[in-house]
Amino acid sequence: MNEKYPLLQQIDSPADLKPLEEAQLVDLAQEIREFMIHTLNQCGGHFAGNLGTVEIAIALHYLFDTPRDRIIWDVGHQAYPHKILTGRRDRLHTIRQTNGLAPFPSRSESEYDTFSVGHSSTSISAALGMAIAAQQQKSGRKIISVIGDGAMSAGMVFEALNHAGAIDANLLIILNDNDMSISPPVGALSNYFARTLSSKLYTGFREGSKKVLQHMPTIKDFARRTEEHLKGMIVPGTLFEELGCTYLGPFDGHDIKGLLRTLRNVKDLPGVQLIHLITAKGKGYEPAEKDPEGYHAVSPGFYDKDNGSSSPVAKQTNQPTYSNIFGDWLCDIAEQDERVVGITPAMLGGSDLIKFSEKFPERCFDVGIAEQHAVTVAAGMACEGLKPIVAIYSTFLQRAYDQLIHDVAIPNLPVVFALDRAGLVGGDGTTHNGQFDLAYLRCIPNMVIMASSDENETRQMLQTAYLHNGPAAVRYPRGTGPNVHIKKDASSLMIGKAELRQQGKNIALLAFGSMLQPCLTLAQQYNYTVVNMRFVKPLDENMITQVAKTHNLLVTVEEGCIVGGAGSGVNEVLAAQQLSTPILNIGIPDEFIPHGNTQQLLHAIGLDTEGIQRQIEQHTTTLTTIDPAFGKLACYNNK
Ligand SMILES: Cc1ncc(C[n+]2csc(CCOP(=O)(O)OP(=O)(O)O)c2C)c(N)n1
Repeated sequence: MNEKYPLLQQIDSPADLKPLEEAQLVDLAQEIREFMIHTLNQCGGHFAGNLGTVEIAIALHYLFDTPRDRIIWDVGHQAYPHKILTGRRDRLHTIRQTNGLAPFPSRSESEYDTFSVGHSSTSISAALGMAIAAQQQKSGRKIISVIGDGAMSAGMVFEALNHAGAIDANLLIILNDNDMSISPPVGALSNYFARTLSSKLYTGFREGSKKVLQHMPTIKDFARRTEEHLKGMIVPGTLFEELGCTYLGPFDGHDIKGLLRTLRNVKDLPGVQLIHLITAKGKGYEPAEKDPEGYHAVSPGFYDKDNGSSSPVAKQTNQPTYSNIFGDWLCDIAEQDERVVGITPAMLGGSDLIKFSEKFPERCFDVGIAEQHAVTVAAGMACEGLKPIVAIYSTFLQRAYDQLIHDVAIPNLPVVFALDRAGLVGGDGTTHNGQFDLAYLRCIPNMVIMASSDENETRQMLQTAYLHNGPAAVRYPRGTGPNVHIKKDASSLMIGKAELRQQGKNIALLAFGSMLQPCLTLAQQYNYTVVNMRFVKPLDENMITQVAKTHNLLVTVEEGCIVGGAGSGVNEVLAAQQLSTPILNIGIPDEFIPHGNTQQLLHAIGLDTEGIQRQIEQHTTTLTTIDPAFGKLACYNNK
């Protein structure tokens, strides 16, 4: 902090905002923007959304009594200005890094983070819960949800509004409408929001006519009905009013003075107040205003001061990511089979459906942030003979669990799930880690589940899933793989067949997906047998039985939770076959893994070569210690 930020350097908590004049808040907003651009150029992170929420964060903390009053940021990728104003300014440069600030609001990080977030569209439900508590406890707290227009597309939002409108709750909802999700927003609701200009006319008309008509009951009644009609035609707020909210807006979300005026007016009103603010994603940084999708998040060094150039992502290698491999495969298969359709819940870029959407616009469905709908709409398509491919992150499929079981697996419909970001994801952290999919999928009958260990295998697995006449999931990690050659005409795999990669002795490593590479490295040094398991369901029982009978210890290794994971499946096979071969399950321990550098995190939880070997050594030592019978297996260390 230095003289570049004369106002911001004085703000260590929202209490420091209160003595400022309203006019100074405009300068403060400018300083916060400059500070974020400068800091994120060092450390990277979510960007454009945060430039759009500066005035909202200032106005809310200026006017409300936080943290006593509760602000809930939906998703939370746009809460950096809030973090800056609530005592975390000087640690912003650590955001998303190991031991640094969390990527999203987190209850364990600050008392100002009233709700832990990362997945979208939870804020109105959470706020309503808090509003009900405030009422029951007579605490008098104000509760405020800040939610984006993209997040508004999720069903949960409407479940919450439906509930809120039916009870006597006091709640303020700030709709931060920047006309963007990560990609341009989709759907009828976003078109609805777009009708903002006409509503200004309408609001003026309504306020004027109300005064004139209030003493003329018959005309008033007629006018009320006319108003309903007019509202239905031109006002974006009608939907919300029908749901029991008082709708106000649209207002300019960057006009601090206007914002404060509006907030003062509604602050103490009873019921559910929804203020519709129009903001610009990327506000104040021209390249981001022009390309808000590209600048949704930036890499360190995105702004090259020396030559004044700006590019949101770091220079990339030519190596394709797993998402790219999926995107290419989808285009190829769609070319061959016109029944193929691609579905994404608002992650068109992240899942790399861009090329597919350009080549086959009528067969590409971005359904908005609506994971449950994405799965069931795929089920409906499959019922009618289409071949739906649902591109979804491991962490977001959690949202659609019942749809997966009830709508896809029970009727055994051929829906392919391309599960991106499986395993640890790095900076996005706890809420986004794909650590549960193997466990939550494995227990569902009819599912075929594959874990990919390299680029070419990803293609083969997608092909296998596509050819399978039932639900099938292919999981692959974030980023790039070991860079193996990709055969364009990849053959499919035999379902349930593992691959013996290396014959060693005494100890067999049964590797799932991304863990194959470290296992192969270890095998060279310690002469382990290595099996590339490929299928988590069905497991290759013959292979498991065979290695169990010929080795002294089986070690399962997966980048997924140990509890209920793929290794548990191997345990079940051994138990069912009454085989007593000792087994060690290595994977993600039974805890939530924080944000940080992926390699450092994998190291910390023992999922790199060093950690896997350490766990094997610890385990074999334990075995020899607790049961002298294992003494005869002292050759464990293979030396
Ligand atoms: C359940 C869920 N699905 C998808 C995402 C990924 N995601 C993060 S931010 C975002 C866009 C949100 O748009 P909006 O609420 O309008 O916020 P903006 O980025 O425009 O400020 C998406 C799709 C998520 N966080 N949670």
